[in-house]
Order: sequence, then C-alpha cells, then structure tokens
Amino acid sequence: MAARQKKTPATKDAGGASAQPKGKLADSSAEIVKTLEHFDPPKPASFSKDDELQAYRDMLLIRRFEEKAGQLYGMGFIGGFCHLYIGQEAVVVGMQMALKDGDQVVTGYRDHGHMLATGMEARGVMAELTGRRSGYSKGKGGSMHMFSKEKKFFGGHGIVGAQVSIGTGLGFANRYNGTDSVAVTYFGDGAANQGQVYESFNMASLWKLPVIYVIENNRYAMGTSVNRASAETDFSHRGLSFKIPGIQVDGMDVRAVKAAGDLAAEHCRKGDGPIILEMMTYRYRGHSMSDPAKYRSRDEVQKMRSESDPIEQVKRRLMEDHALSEDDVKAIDKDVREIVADAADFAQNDPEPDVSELWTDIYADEIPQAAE
Ligand SMILES: Cc1ncc(C[n+]2csc(CCOP(=O)(O)OP(=O)(O)O)c2C)c(N)n1
Ligand SMILES: [Mg+2]
Repeated sequence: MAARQKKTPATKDAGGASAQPKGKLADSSAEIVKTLEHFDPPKPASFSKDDELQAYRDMLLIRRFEEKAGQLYGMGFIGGFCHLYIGQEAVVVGMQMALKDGDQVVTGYRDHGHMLATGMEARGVMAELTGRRSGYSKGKGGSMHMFSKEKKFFGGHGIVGAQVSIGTGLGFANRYNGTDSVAVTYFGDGAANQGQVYESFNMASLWKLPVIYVIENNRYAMGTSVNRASAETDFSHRGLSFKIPGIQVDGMDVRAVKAAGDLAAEHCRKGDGPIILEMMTYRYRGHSMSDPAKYRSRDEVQKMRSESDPIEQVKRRLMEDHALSEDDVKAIDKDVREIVADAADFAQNDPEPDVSELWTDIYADEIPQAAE
C-alpha cells in the first residue's frame, strides 16, 4: 500500500517512547537478525589451573551431593518431590564464575546445584531436604522451596516459568535502585513455552533490564522431548520478537559457559538490556525421583555420559595440561565426599521442627478457628 511505503518519521507514543512506523517492520527484524549474528558464541574462556580446580571441585560437590540426596530419598529420609541436577553441573558453575557479589540467582525446582554454587551450605540444603529444623526453610519448605538472602538466591520455584517473572522483577529492582547487579534467571526448555516468559521478555527489553535468561535445554520437559513439544527448538532465538539477543552455548563445557556468562554480564552491566543464553545440556537422571525415564534409551544417556560429561572434561584437562596425578584428583574427591557425608549425617540427626512452628512463617496473620 502506498501509504505504508511512505517514509514516516518515528512517532512518539503517549509514554514518550519511539513507536516503529509499520513500513519499517521488515528492516527492524533484519536488524535483529544482524544483532543475533553479532552474538556468535564466544570462544571458551581460557582457564588457569586454579580456575580448573575451582570448576572441578564445585561441579563435583554438586554431583556427589545429588547422588547422596538420591540415596537418602531411596531410603525414605526425603519425602515429596526431588529433582536431581546430575549432568548439568557445568551450567551453574560456569555462570557463577562469571558473576560478582550482589548478582542474584533464581531458578525452578531443579535447584540444589544452584544453591550450592551460590555458596549456600551443604548441611542447610540437605537438612531442608530431610525436613529438619536447621534446613534453609526450617524444614518446612523442602527441595523446591529454599532461599538465601545472604547469597542472593531467590529460590527454588515449583511452578514452571514462575521464576522468569520473579527474575525480571529482580532486574527491575537493580535498575530502579541504580545498582550494577545482574539477575540470572534460569529456566528449562519446557518452561520456555510458558506465557509469562514472553510477558517478562517484553518488559525486560522495553525497560532494558539487566537480566540474563539462562535456558537450560536438557532436551526434555518431564517425559516430552523438545522436538515433540516445541515449534522452535532453537531457544536462543526465543527473544527475537522482543529484540533480545541470544547465544547458543555448549552447556557441557564449563569454559564455554563462563565465556558466555562474562559476555552476558557485561552486556547487562553496560545497560544494553536482557540477553538469552541457551545452554545445551543433558540430565542423566529421570525428571524427578519417581520417573523411570522410559521415553529415552539407555544408550542415549550412556553416550552423553561417556562423551560429554562436564566433570570428566575438566578432570582430563587437569591431568593432561596441569600435571595433576590420579592421587591429587582422588584427594579432591575425598574432600568433597567428606563435606557431603557430614551434610547427610547432620540432615539425618537434626531434629524435626517443633509442632509450635506449624503456624509460623506463613502468610496468614491469624490462625483460623474451627467453627463451633
Ligand atoms: C505451570 C505448571 N505447569 C506444569 C507443571 C508440571 N511440570 C513440572 S516440571 C515440568 C516440565 C518442565 O520442563 P523443563 O522446563 O524443560 O525443565 P527440566 O525439568 O527439564 O529442568 C512440568 C510440565 C508445573 N509444575 N507448573
Ligand atoms: Mg528440560
């Protein structure tokens, strides 16, 4: 239409923001694609020996902690839901290495790894899993509901996608308060199809909020593979309609994650708004402890474990490039096992919350009285 092709200057809407003239839409999407190209995955970070050691130890702590949690669940010490993170450790450890004090973290229910990575105590997390009074939520929250104001860990959320709005709110608070903190908001490939994710993307981009959206693409949402559930399986492009750039990252290589995390944090701190990091990863265990995982073959899992394991990758580099011996590596493993054994012991012996705690830390001000 002639009217559409006319060169119309950008108009101002009531809020003062520049509104795109309709005829510019094609140009604008080309610009976004260009921006996305500009965000090619960065080269994996070059790690010093100390970096490798830190990554190895931190990932191993998560792995051993989760294995122990799985055992305690099997023995009946942990009730309710319990979603293990085994296989995905490089994502949270690499991201944490790119953050600084004050940055916030929020995630869904597969959350123990995120807690440990932010520095929360193994004892407190395990005691919460067993429902004991020294747990992070005094034994009343369990696996999906733990928080630490001190470590800036904002949960732990059981509602798929809910944490994306919360993370966006954290980004808003950072902007509003004039800090240079970044809100790292983790969610899964399944959650990426949830409606509030896109409402959040829109606001975050419009207001240039410092939010790193980390999509942990572990290829399954419960028993459904990404190919069966998602029309667009390249999740790094999910921000396209909102002008949010995205990068696809090898989430099994902690160095690649760290490099992407550095780039994303800098993007946010510069005031360039949100960014998406799609982490290509894999979970070795079932969706939760009650999932026999019949929707995929053992071979598929075995192949990932033997060819791409994030911890083995670092171990190999420590031994080949940094001359660590088998004994050196075993010593780290022993240290980590001790921390986990201590946490498990503590979590089985700490008392349960007192009955008087039943009505504390709840939203209701008044205890409803039974009708007479
Ligand atoms: C709003 C909502 N819908 C459905 C569920 C049930 N549910 C729990 S986990 C899950 C799958 C999410 O998968 P994904 O986002 O890929 O995360 P992953 O479990 O792979 O880490 C679903 C559908 C829920 N908890 N909340
Ligand atoms: Mg998933």
